Formats: sequence, C-alpha cells, structure tokens
Amino acid sequence: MASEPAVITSVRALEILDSRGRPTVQVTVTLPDATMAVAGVPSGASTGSREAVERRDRDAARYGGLGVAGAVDAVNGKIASYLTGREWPALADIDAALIALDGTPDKSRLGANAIVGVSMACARALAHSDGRELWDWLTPSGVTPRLPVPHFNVINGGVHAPNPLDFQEFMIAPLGAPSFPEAVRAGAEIYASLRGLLAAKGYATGLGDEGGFAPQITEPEEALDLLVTAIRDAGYVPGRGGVAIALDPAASEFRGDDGGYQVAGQALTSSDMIERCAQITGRFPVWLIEDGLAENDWDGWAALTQRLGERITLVGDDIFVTNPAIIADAIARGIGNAALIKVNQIGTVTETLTAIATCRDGGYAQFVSHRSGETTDTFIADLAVSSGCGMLKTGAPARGERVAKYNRLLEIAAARPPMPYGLPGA
Ligand code: 2PG
Ligand code: MG
Repeated sequence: MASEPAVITSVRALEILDSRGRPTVQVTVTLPDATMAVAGVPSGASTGSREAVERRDRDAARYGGLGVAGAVDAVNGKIASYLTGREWPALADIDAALIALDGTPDKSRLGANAIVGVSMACARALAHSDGRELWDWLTPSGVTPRLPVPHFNVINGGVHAPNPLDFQEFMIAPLGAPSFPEAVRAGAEIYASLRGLLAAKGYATGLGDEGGFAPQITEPEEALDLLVTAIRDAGYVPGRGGVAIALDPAASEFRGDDGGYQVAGQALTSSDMIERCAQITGRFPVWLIEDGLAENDWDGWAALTQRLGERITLVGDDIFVTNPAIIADAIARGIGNAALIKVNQIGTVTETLTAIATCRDGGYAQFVSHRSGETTDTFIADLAVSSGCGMLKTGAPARGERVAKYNRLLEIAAARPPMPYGLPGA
C-alpha cells in the first residue's frame, strides 16, 4: 500500500448507466502528480437485508425513481470538500473518514454507492501514483497473489432472468485447467456448446442479467444435465479434475414468510432443501454451493454445513454480506466454510480487505464476486488476484461488462514472471 501520505486534488462523480440500463455512480479522483483514476459502482438485484444501502433518488419522474443524483451530489459536495486538501496516510484513513462522515451503520446517509465509488477510485489512484498495478498494491504482506478460477455463470434464473428457474446461477468452473487463459478458453468453448445444445432442444438462447442463457427450464436438475452435456460436448471432463459446476440458488429469494422454500412449484422445508442439495452433489459434479439456504435460516445453515461442509464449499452471500463482524460470528458458529466478497455489499475497500482477512484467519475460503448490475470497471479482477483466494465469479464469458473482468485477468496472466493459477493448495 501507499508509502507516503497522499493529497487528493479532486473527487468528482457522475451519474452513468449500469448493464441493466439503470443509473449508477462513476467517480473520478485526481492526485497532485496528475494521476487520474475512475471507478464504476455495481448494483445487486438479489440483495441481503444487511447490505450497505445504496442511495437512490426515489423521484418517480426520473429513471422510475432509480436515479442517483443524490449520491452524486454527496460525492461532489460533502465528500469532495472533506477529502481534498488534507493529507491521507493510507487508504484505511480515507475509508474511515468516509464512514465517519456518513455516520450511519449502513452508509445510508451519503449512500453506499457514493462511498464505495470514492473508496475504489482512491485505491486505484494511490496504486497508480505509486507506479504499481492495483492487484500488487492491494496484496497484503504474507499473501501470494494468484489468478482465480473463473466461475462462468452460463445459465441464469431467479431474479436475474424472466424464466421459471428458481435457482439463480449455474456456473462452470475450470478447476483443473492448466492456466488462467486455458480456463477462459474452456469457459468460452463450453458456453458456445451450451448455446448449440439449447438451440437444438428448441430453447430460446436469450440472455439473463449476467450473460448466461435463460431457457424456459423449471427444474435445477435439468439445467445441471445440460451443463454436464455441454462440458462433454466441448471436449472437457466434468469434475474437479476438469470443469466442475458451482451453484448459487440465492435461496433468500424463494423462501416464504412461513420459512418454507418454493422450488419448481414445490414447497420444501429447510431440511428438504438440504436433502435436495445433498442429492444434487451426489448426482452432478457440483463442487460449490452459494446461498443454498436463506439469509435468516441460520439453523438450517448449521445443519447444511454439518451435512456437506466436509466435501462441498458452502459460500455465504446474503447471509454474510461481506461484513467482517457477521463473518467472524459465522466462523465461531460453524456456519458455511466460505464467504462471497462484494465490495459494494460492505461499502469500502478497507472493510472488504478486513472481511477477506477475517476469512483467511478463520480458515474460510473467499469467493470474489461481481453484481448482477455492473459497469466495465475491473476492480474485482485485481482484488481477486491480490487476495490469493483463487476464485472469482463475474458472469458468463459474454457481454462487455462481464468479459472486461476476465480480459483484465488475461492481461495480468500475460505479465512476467507468471503468477500461479487456481485454488490455493490445489
Ligand atoms: C449474487 C449476485 C451476483 P446480485 O447473488 O451472488 O451474482 O447477484 O448482484 O443480484 O446480488
Ligand atoms: Mg449470491
């Protein structure tokens, strides 16, 4: 990280569009040495209730109430006047100042979308001003940077697609690829073979929010069958030694007020869901399940972890919301064995790094993630490398805002000396 105190010359925000055509915040930070860094803020659709809160204008006359003019004003006004013209020893001091300036526990006053954009742009500016790549600058001492296994979300359901598939994400993960570029090649080739397979079966090949196909499928097992066939058709071997599968049911989205889960028109209890997950992992080469149960089903999560935690990576997203305190609590209670890492879920880069460190210290894996609403910002590619966590999901190998991250990783992979690829310890 930065060696000398930094001064910030200017902080400016703009209302831009995200990949869903909704407004989001873009922040530009400049430093006295003429360094200029830009950050684009992502936005989720299936959000955890304890996430840092995005500030939206709620002015029905603009963008259906989704405008971010207020968040932009917060950056250009309060935040800019506080950050400019002072000395900042480190990014952690800038982030602490942003948190204090906001003054709420969920960043709702200035807006988490305002704060995270400033935090990301400052990190990038400080790295570049130091003459270093962002991933290098973000890497904590003692951590070996790694190129992550890309988890390509090739079938979209849930709130990310207008189909009847309740499970939100079906990802292919080339765990056994020899290198990051070969993993990208596998992802793109399997994506192409899946398109052919769907077309041959008469399914539409339109895309969901994360660039995966959104066929009119109802049962998760049918989607999994298609993935296994597509992996084979493309000439790869399904499984951990080749191309494995990861799932994000995003179960909070289909849990009712009565505590039951609705999957393909069937009412399931928490234990039924655990049984279903167990069956799926027995029948298909699924190596990771994220949010297999809802965020408020902690008892179910404990049972799920006991049942599958030895052999399956169980990732908490909505339940942990990248919050270091919640993650620490979960580690103490044996809930899951991995955490999803989304910068905008907690709201500053420093807190995100703390969440990652909390996982690392507690023996939990970390899975760096995009949001369903994205810009072409590639911050998370560098973040994944710097954490050494070995896994990233950023959608299908298609659509500009998704491939921007994979392409950034291809650039990092081309740097010399070569960096290790894949899961740590694999
Ligand atoms: C998720 C994310 C990203 P969203 O649930 O993991 O894939 O979706 O950004 O809509 O929360
Ligand atoms: Mg999720």
